[in-house]
Amino acid sequence: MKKKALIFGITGQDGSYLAELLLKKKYIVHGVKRRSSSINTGRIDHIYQDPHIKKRTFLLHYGDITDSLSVTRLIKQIKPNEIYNLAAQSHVQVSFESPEYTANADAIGALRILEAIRFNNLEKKTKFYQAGTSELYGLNEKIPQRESTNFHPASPYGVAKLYAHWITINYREAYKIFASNGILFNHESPRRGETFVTQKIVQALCRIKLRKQKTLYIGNLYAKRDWGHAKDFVKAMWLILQHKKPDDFVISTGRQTTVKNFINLVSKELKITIKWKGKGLKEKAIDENGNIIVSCDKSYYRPLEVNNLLGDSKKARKILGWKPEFGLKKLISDMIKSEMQRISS
Ligand code: NAP
Ligand code: G4F
Repeated sequence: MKKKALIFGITGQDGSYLAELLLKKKYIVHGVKRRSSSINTGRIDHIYQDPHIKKRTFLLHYGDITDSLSVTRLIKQIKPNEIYNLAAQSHVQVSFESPEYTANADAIGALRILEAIRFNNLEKKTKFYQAGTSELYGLNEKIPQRESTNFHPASPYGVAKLYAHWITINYREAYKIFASNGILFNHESPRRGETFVTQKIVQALCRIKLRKQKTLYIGNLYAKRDWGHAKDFVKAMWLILQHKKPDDFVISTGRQTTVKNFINLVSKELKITIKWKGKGLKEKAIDENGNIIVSCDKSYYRPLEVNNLLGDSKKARKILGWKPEFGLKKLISDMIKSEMQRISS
């Protein structure tokens, strides 16, 4: 019998890569998409169009993580072996603007799924994966951050994910559900949303290279992130649910880069020569002809910044045998290649 997986957040970056991975592993994949006024299936349309994927192995359903009835009904109908909760309002800055919605989707969303597993008597059948985040560490700058590091979230997003983290552990301990958290550090790809900093930098610098844009406007240049490739990270999600017991794992590359250095690396790859001048909000990158290529804009600064994220994924490497295959250079060249193709088509 084929295993059935249910992915909340299938239309997102990670949902799309995870669906591909599970289909390769011969799962029947069910995905939940939200109704939206414009098409939101751009990242998964190619799966539908793939003639090698049989129709009844990839199924989409309308639903919403803020709607208990749809969550409960879908879990009752499908009775999945594995549920991956990737659905979230996932933008940290936006969470300051929409804190209540973020709490509803990102915190209570996890509770709705766990409660639906219990309500439908699926505690022994259905395993649950919660998409946790390095944003849980927030203002705790003691690096590297590992499973035992104290949490100190620094945004409504981080606080909502903290609830989701603990409710997952609570349902594991109280009801013996196989419920696990992945504490994933930043991961990117050509499918990354356009408003996250790596994709924003890649898209702007590609357009600048092709003379379609003049300047990239950016926020804090000095935040440090541990950036990996989403393709590597969805493998970890699957491994976490294949482990013999439910547990929580940090997933990270163990390498740290500043936003400024990410800009330098992308510029180098695109052969755009830049020199940095000035300080604070006046800091700018200028090209050989004196054009301003990068300029700081206060509106991209957050009310509170997470400055220093660097993960230690020793536990996952040892217990799950997980390790990342993509380095930062390969990630950047993949993102540039894909963006250049997108612009030219
Ligand atoms: P993403 O691209 O923003 O995808 C989020 C997904 O959630 C989308 O499919 C989105 O649907 C869906 N969604 C949002 N609100 C929903 C709702 N109310 N009901 C149902 N679905 C909803 O995020 P991602 O980068 O793939 O990340 C996946 C998960 O991992 C998220 O929970 C994120 O918080 C977490 N995470 C991400 C990272 C990272 O670096 N990428 C690191 C740690 C944790 P639409 O397409 O309709 O918007
Ligand atoms: O790309 P970002 O928006 O990602 P952030 O805030 O680290 O959150 C992402 O990773 C988390 C895991 O740690 C996930 F949980 C979360 O869902 C999301 O996927 O920003 C990265 C850094 C920040 O320090 C931000 O202040 O880049 C800085 N930054 C500087 N200028 C900018 C910009 N971020 C954005 N989005 N846009 C800017 O113009």
